[in-house]
Amino acid sequence: MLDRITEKFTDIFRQVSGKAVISEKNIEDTVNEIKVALLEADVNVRVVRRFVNHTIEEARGEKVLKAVNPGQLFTKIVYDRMVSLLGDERQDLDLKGPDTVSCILMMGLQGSGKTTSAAKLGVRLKKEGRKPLLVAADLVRPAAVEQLAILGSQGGVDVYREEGSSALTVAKNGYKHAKKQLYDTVIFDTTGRLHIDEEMMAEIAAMAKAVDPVEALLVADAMTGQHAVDIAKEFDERVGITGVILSKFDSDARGGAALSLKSITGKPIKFIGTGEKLDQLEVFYPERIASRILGMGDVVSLVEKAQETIDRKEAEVLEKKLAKATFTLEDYLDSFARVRKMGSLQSLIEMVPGAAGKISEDDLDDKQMKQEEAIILSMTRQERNNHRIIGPSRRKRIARGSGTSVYDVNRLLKKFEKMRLTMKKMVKNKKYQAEMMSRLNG
Ligand SMILES: Nc1nc2c(ncn2[C@@H]2O[C@H](COP(=O)(O)OP(=O)(O)O)[C@@H](O)[C@H]2O)c(=O)[nH]1
Ligand SMILES: [Mg+2]
Repeated sequence: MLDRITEKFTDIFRQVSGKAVISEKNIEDTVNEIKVALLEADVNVRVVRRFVNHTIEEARGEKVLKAVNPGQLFTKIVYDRMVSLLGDERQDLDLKGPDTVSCILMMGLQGSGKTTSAAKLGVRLKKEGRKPLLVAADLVRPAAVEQLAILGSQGGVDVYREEGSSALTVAKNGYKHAKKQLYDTVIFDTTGRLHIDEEMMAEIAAMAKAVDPVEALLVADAMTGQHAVDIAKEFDERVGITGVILSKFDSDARGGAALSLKSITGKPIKFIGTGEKLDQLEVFYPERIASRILGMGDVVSLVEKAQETIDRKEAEVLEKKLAKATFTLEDYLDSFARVRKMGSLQSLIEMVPGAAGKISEDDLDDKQMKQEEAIILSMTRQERNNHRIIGPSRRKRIARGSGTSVYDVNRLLKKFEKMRLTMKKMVKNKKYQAEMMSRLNG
């Protein structure tokens, strides 16, 4: 998500951030471009209007026009506004201590990702040391109970199920069960409909009354357009929501509507779903998403994610290698294992400043990764450390050894050469971006 808007903003700020002098006309033109970019991204019209007015108001002051570095100051104003549009601070779940039971109610339309998100949340809370129980209180959608049971067992989270009762009864009994068995968190999966209807609302309202949730989370599909805002408002009026899980953030939806939710409903986005797998639920950090949208790259997230698997020293060595282009096929091979640990390469690449669009998705195909692995494994260590010594006859041997063709081997070598160059540039760019971020935050 957000690819297109990021591209737009990157362009806009490339023009403006380097300017030594900025006129009122520059500001107006830039704000106009921003307005178009936001509207194209499907950000709610009211939100755009507010954003634009505030930005102009702040930027018009003497401050920007007379600043030593007006481009940067202006960028910071827009960045701050974007952070505030997205919700300012990161909002955690508001759970009670482990000696009582905290209930979390999942709500949303059919297919929005409730069941998946319930399971993801369970997995996450378990990792944090809590004792969660999933309650299968969607008895309408065929196989919904089974779906939750499967996800629960995949993620090692217990599931309470009971066929033949009403959803409300299941919810009440699930809650009792949790109390008796000393679970500290209960996550209720509920029924969604294709559209908001009275029956669904009444059922969820009754459930909320019965279990008194500390969190009532609306699961909103990021691909839903402006309608998402109405849905959120209705759920909030009827049941009261405490926050939003934005699912399918990994889709190529424009996403602006979803990002308008906070501004319009006042309810924070707490998590984003970034894939179908159980570990693909991330905390929503407004600052990071804002910097990603503005094309500054999600430097902080990237560093954090990478640190889980590479220690600092290793990273320094890698960065030096990248910068000097002494990165070898051996290192490339190592990186496959790391990428597997970190999740998808695509989501990682998206966080590298300036990388969007430079590395195509074709390069990131898992099947291709396996093929490349096989090719590199068929090389001698010497060849892996200096791929330029691999001549035509060796290429034939390597192709045979790896069950591929000379064409595949050539393609890998060409791609690797190109990648080294791109990475070299990117590392430099990353440093620049990190510096810019620290200046902005400082
Ligand atoms: N790509 C992607 N797919 C998701 C995400 N969350 C849910 N899905 C998929 O969306 C579909 C509907 O999800 P489900 O949890 O059954 O929705 P529910 O009807 O609200 O319970 C399933 O195929 C999920 O795998 C996400 O964050 N990213
Ligand atoms: Mg479901």
